[in-house]
Amino acid sequence: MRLERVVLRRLAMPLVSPFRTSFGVEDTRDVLLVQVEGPEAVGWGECVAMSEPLYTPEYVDGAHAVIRSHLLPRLQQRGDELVADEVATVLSPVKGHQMAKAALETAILDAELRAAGVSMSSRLCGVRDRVGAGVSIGITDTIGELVELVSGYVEAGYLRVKLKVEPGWDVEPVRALREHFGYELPLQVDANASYTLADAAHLSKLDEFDLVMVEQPLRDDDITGHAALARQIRTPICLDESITSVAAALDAIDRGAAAILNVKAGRVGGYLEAKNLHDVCFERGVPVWCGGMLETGVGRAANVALASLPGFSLPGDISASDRYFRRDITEPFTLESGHLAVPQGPGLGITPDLQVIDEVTTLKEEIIWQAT
Ligand code: NPQ
Ligand code: MG
Repeated sequence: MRLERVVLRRLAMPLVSPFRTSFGVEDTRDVLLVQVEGPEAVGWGECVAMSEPLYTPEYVDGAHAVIRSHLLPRLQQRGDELVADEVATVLSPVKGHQMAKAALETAILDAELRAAGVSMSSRLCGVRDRVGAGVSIGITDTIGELVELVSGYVEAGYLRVKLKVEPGWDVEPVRALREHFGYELPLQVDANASYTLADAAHLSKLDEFDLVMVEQPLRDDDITGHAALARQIRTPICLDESITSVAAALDAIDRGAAAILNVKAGRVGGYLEAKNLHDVCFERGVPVWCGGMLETGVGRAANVALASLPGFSLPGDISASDRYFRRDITEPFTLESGHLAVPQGPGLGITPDLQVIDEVTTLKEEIIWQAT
């Protein structure tokens, strides 16, 4: 794939409502968008890092800097022979920075697939033309507000609801949702690592509510703790933040720390590695679902393609564009009977709207590709 230019853009995308989790509240999505251009095609990738390093060590200024100063120079050394399949290998001497690496690999893969006329879903061996949509609900001030919010999403047709929890906001909101919506609604919670093993008895109070899973109750690095917790509660444990690689996933599965995995390409360094993660889980019969990071249409298109793989047996944090943004930077993803359609066009199969992008761009950096 010959490349001539890379454009790094920072966008400020206002969220339709603030999103609160155990680690903070966000009202604007600070997006780093990667555009690669060659004579045959243009490709797009979205970096999912947040503005502050509160969720993962990565954050958007850091991702921007590492792409500019460490990742792009290594790729340019490969000259014109660069292919998406070897991006991860070329970048592997740089430790960590999975979200930055994922954004860059996705842009190159998108350009390559657009030039070849192949969709991302078929490149990843997807088998579905639509994927089940779930919704993630931030922490609200009151239970009344929560019930009202969930009612709207249930009426819209979302197939499952995920509730953000933290110590002090767990059993009572879950009880309220069960009382209001019954036990038919697939319901799960995400703690974003806000509990300790000392909370095991408290977390076991969630058992009676028949949750599909509890996601990341303990610290990212505490696989032993999650295995111990799994022996003390009946609700299946799903890991998110802990799963930074295929090796970490196999470790967590083999040690009984995770019955289900949340797969996020940004967390494991790209969609090709996310496919590998899917494949090992599928082989072992471990259910997976596609996580979300409040992506624009660019990242959402890639997530929908990933979720079309056969092992994604549970609805993901893949919502319609209007769950997060009043106006998306691509054609919006919409809910149809609780599902999103998998783009069938070449590459990501969406068309970024440069006019809309310009309106939300806060910083634009153009880099001439110098194959060295
Ligand atoms: C999770 N996502 O599964 C994440 C965490 C998360 C959809 O619940 C701004 C940008 C705010 C990314 C809040 C969902 C965010 C964010 C939460 C990601 O753990
Ligand atoms: Mg999570």
